[in-house]
Amino acid sequence: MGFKCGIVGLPNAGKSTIFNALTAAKAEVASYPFSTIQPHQGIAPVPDLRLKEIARLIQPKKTIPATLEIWDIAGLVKGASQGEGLGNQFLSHIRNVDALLHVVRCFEDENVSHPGETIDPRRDIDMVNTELLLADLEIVSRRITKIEKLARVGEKGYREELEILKEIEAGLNNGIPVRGMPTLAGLTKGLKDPQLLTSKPVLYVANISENKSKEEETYRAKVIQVAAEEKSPVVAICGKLEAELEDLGEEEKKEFLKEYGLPQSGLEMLVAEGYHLLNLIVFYTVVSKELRAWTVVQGTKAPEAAGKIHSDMEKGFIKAEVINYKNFIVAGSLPAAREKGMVALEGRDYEVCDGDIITFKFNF
Ligand SMILES: Nc1nc2c(ncn2[C@@H]2O[C@H](COP(=O)(O)OP(=O)(O)OP(=O)(O)O)[C@@H](O)[C@H]2O)c(=O)[nH]1
Ligand SMILES: [Mg+2]
Repeated sequence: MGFKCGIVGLPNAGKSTIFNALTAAKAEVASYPFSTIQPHQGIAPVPDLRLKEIARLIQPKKTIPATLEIWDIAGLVKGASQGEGLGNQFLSHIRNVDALLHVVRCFEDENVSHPGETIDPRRDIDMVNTELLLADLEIVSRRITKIEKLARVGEKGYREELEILKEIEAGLNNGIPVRGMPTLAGLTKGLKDPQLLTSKPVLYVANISENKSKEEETYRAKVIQVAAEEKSPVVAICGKLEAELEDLGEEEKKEFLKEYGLPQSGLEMLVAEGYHLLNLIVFYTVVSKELRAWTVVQGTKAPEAAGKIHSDMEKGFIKAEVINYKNFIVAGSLPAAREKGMVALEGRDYEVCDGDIITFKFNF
């Protein structure tokens, strides 16, 4: 599994539309708010041009892309944390995701209602972020009440946790998300329970329409501005168009993108940004005619990468035969690369690089 992400946003922002485009799983899309009631979980293949290129050269029997897990939940509205709308009860489904996709409506469409009547990206973003803050605050306060007594009777672990929680509580009360509390970096990992939503990195998605009206351009610019202020990445995609793209074949898709002057689809951009945000890289394996892409965090050592495939491979790791994608393309095949001495033998300390094609040698 590459990474897990949860989609948040106001009702009718286009969350399910984007979810469908990403996963090709058909969640209900409708012009009325709260069309999503049950949370949907989907698996999206990671769009990967290198994987296609390697497949073209080696003609494997099977090609398996890396995947990411996505959760589409109900729209959040003001007061969700106090039980308004449907949002809050579903937040539990995204507590253990790695990142949040915050979909912001930038498309105008009089047939699609907006919970705030008008489109105002800064206000809309604030509304959602406030609900996430309040949801975290509730969890933190509950945990504080629970461990206060234990801390008083002297357990050191609890005392430390209590201190951190108090600091978080104060920050949240001042409207600061946990990811914006630099002194806490790393410390929250040591907390027992809370998978705090505002500690997760956020990727803003400006959901634009294909019309590109002047107003819509200002909306998009606003999202970019807000994202920049909090140093979060942002992509602008046209959810509706992307969903239609998914129904086309490979060639048609390419033609279509060319017509719009786009180098890649919005989804490709979105996934690439997600990888960047989470420091993820991709490596490839070719085993018995099966080509497969895997996701690991940058800095992963070879044995740990082997462990992604099978825990026995990590335990019995001997060495890794490695060639990077760029060299592989020059060589044209693994045997040719070996012959030319382009395949390196690496040991336990080797740090996997993005685009490595690796053959693991191991003892069972
Ligand atoms: N014109 C236009 N309409 C869009 C776009 N993206 C989504 N919509 C429409 O907006 C409406 C709401 O989209 P959904 O994807 O259901 O929104 P949602 O955020 O999942 O909404 P809830 O589940 O109710 O919170 C649907 O009618 C979509 O067809 C877009 O880029 N342009
Ligand atoms: Mg929905």
